[in-house]
Amino acid sequence: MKYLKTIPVFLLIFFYWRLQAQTDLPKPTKAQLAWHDMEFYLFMHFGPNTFTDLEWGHGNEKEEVFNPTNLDCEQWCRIAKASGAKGIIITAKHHDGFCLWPSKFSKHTVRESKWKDGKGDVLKELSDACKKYGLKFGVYISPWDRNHPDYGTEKYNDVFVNMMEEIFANYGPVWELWWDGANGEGPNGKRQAYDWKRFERTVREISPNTVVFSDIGPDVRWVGNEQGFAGKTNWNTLDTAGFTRGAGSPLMDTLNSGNVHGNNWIPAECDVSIRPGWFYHKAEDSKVKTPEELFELYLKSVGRGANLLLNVPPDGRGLITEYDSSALVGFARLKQKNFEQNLSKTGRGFFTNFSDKRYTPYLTDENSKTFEIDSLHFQQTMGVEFAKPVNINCIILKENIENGQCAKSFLLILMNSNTGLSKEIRGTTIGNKRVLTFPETETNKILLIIGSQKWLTQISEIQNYLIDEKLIEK
Ligand code: FUL
Repeated sequence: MKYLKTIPVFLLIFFYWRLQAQTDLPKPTKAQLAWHDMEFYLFMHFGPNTFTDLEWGHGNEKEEVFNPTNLDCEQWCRIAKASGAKGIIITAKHHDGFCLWPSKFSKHTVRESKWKDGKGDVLKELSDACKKYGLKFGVYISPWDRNHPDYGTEKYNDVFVNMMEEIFANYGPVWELWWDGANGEGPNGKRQAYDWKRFERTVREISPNTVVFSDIGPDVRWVGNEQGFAGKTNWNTLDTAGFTRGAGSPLMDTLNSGNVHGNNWIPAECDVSIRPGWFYHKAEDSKVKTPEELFELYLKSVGRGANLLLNVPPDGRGLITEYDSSALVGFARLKQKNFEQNLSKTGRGFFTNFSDKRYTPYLTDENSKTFEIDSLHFQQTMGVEFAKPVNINCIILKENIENGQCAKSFLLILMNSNTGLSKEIRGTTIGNKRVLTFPETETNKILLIIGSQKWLTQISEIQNYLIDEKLIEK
């Protein structure tokens, strides 16, 4: 009898302890959670380099070199839409310091160019077009400036803050702000000591919903390479204490995979160009990535729980070329065609606990907000079963990350009652989305077993597809 009374107390302590563990997990902010949903968007590198055939302008280019003959930001937006991208981030100012808007804090801007007699404003045209087409608008602004006379002095920190304020006030809402880590010498041969704290404070005060990207966040981190792939193990958490942006950032491997016990929610974004360079070069027209290559990038970025920021540079006319647009449209078709039929919809999701089994709509309803929670004992599994065997070569898992990222390892078992054989697929993290591809397999029951986890994993989707064999990840 006496033991019976102590059991509830133990239970209470146990539950309190576990509750504590959950609340301790780093979690995304509302803005970050919405960012995860964006998955894929375009980057546009545009500026004097487009006309001088350079990647890094020197900063002394004459303003008149910037002269697009036929700029049409609505064309950019139409192509972005057709590609399935949900937003556009533009290089408002690259390392050469040229501003694509008539900034009051520089004399090296569209205003000093001959384009539209100095009355043009790319940020205005693009932010308006994005609003019209329902795309998010993001701004890349390089802290490194090879033109500004104040660069290398404390005054430049004021300039940078003023420019950001100007952008938020005149072209907002700015959904993502991109701080490039490159930091070289300015026109006076001096390097700048950036006042990052002040820069962050400025954004938070004026535009609290903007997500800020840099090597180490605060909101989104660099994935550690410019080839467009995230780690197969990809934690949305990162330790930043002791690290700085640029040369002082964590190792590339760490940025690629995050830190399992990282203190901050700073998910990875994969920036990669559709061409070899970031800016437009005619010589690269024949080197645009194919739709299949773009699909592979998608698997290695979004399919590993990161976001994909794909650079598509407009040319000297101010238009996206047909080479890039046809690759993008081809990519959208591949995605649409291959992910058209989620075979899980023809099966039934289930959840087992000890010997109990119940059916659940949540794993197959294509709704990220509904999920099943993994409990902590080993007899527990969830999965999808089919009345008749299906052939699949792709599984998409989704974890509800609202309360933190939990799964550290998982095992998928694809059973086949016809042959009595089964296939095992092992993986580590799941995160927002994990796309797994493998040789075609017949199965009538798929089991998902979470091996180890930080806390109770919430699985919102187990989707199954039969995609074109050529698209299977190499
Ligand atoms: C780098 C820059 O130096 C490249 O020019 C490009 O803008 C890329 C996205 O980031 O750090």
